[in-house]
Amino acid sequence: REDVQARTITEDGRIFMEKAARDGLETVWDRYRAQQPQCGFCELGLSCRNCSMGPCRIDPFGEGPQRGVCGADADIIVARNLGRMIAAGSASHSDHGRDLVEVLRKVGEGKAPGYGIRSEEKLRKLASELGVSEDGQSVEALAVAVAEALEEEFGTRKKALAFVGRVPEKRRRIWEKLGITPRGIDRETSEMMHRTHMGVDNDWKSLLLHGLRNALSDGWGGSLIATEVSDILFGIPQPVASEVNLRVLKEDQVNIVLHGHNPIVSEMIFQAAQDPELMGLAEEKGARGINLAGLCCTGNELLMRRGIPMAGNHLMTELALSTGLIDMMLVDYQCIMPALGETARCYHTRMVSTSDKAKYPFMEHREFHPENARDLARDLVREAVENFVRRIPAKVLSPPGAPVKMMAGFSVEAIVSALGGSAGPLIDAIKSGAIQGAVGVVGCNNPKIRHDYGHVTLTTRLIENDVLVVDTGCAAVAHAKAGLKVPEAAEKAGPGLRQVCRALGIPPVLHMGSCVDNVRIFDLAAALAHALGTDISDLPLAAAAPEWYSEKAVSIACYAVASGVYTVLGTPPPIFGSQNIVKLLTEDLEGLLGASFAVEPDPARAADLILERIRAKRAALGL
Ligand code: NFS
Ligand code: SF4
Repeated sequence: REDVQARTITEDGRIFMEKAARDGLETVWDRYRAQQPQCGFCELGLSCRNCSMGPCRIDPFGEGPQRGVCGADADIIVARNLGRMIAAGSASHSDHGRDLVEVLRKVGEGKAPGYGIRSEEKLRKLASELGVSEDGQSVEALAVAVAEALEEEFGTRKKALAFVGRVPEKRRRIWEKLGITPRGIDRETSEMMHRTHMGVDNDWKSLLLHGLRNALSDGWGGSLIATEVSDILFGIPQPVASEVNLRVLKEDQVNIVLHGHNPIVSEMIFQAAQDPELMGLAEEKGARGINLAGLCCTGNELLMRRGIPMAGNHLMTELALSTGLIDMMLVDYQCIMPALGETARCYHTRMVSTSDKAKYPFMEHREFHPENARDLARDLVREAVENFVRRIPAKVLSPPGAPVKMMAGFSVEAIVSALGGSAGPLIDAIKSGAIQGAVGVVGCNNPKIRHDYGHVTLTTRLIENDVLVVDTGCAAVAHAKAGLKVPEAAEKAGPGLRQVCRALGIPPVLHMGSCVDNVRIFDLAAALAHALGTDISDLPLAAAAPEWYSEKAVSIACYAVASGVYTVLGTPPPIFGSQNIVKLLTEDLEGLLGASFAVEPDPARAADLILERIRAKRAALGL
């Protein structure tokens, strides 16, 4: 019992951790415990297996070897390892973006039945940014032309990515001076893999600079494309009411859970679930309807655009299965624990993988392509409905109580329209001090940190101090579960922020989407900087990832800092084996980029660091 309390702050988490234990399941927390003690060399970033003369490790106490077989020292090994984490994270976001570009092209070519252009406005905006002529083009032809221009962003033709044009002038100069302006998206990742091969880049400083460039190719490239093309295909999010936690699963309905990241599959399932014939079939089977719920970021995508409720965040994915209520779980890619398939075997749940590049043990593989997506989605929803009658009553536990209410859908466009058409009122509120600053609290869960504790503690402190919080990803779900995403949560904010939220009818913690949607936060920051004629690093802003676990989060943190935003990490990254690198990232970057990293596992102390930063930035602006 005590153990369960120490693992999560959420009630549904505790209830279903106990249920999972009764059902004999192994969870992420059990496996984490079984891994103790974890490797100290790896924790410090001091182990290398980049070649077959190794593996090698550096003794952090200075007694054992200080160089690998090739001669690499601690600085080189830590920098190479960090570089490869960034490359993997950037590649993940960018490959997700590429999949959307493929759908956009197929829509234009008339080869993607069921998909369409939901936001012509955004398609035209992108066309003009990319220098694609709109003259006399049909929407379909324009979609193909924009898709082609975006495909080129992935390649090597350009000196700089097109979307660098969104970045304030001063920031672009900084990147040019440091030589970190991102070029082709794939090029930066590929070059990172090259540089970290044995015997290539052995200057830890130049490796880290390329790491920043690689991360920028994600933030102002791959992730940005993922978000913008999702808006074109599925619509720009607008404020929407919904609900969160395991109680969104309904005992009397067919429950289909969507887990993963890319809205390409989940949007088709959403459409199929509206089909009157399939709804009729559900009734025939004795269900009161077809209930969709999300997990992780594909859930966030559906929540933002369709108001689909969220069952939970990263550490809740196994526990969701232990309700015994999920008739089908569909996954695409990223953050889907390979343990899930086996866990589901304890219940009647059908587990279905959908992407040609992501297969899992004990899951059925039903591959989605733009051409077959509409029909396959219908088949799968039908099969989920048919599976409803196979629930195992002895293994079902309906979560007691009601879900928590929340609001989502705060795209930049939605925020600007809530403000009455421009960012002016937000700038005025920051100038007057009603809002002291804004912070993006983002990222994952990690069993090293009490589930949701980092997010909720930090964010509560920030809003109490009149700091507006914007969030994405699993952090956003944590905040929603804690009740911070309803307009009434303004009561928990300081007096200035409370008044602003009441006047606008918005919560003090604004849901901006999935993790690729972190680019929305930077779009907003760039717009504020433009409006004030300054650089992003001059604004009273910060970012935090209190419970991050993934390589994608490393890439996000690096493009945040390179974009001029001070970033506090809760989980320590594997860099502490090199004092040089720790000093560069936490101190010296400040002079180069106007922003740096901090590492602070205690979220209350992280809040203090951020508040101090915001005060200093306000003072420098004369506020
Ligand atoms: Ni982001 Fe989303 Fe969650 Fe972390 Fe994973 S789901 S893309 S990586 S764990 S926030
Ligand atoms: Fe060892 Fe160098 Fe090979 Fe790494 S690259 S495994 S440090 S020999």
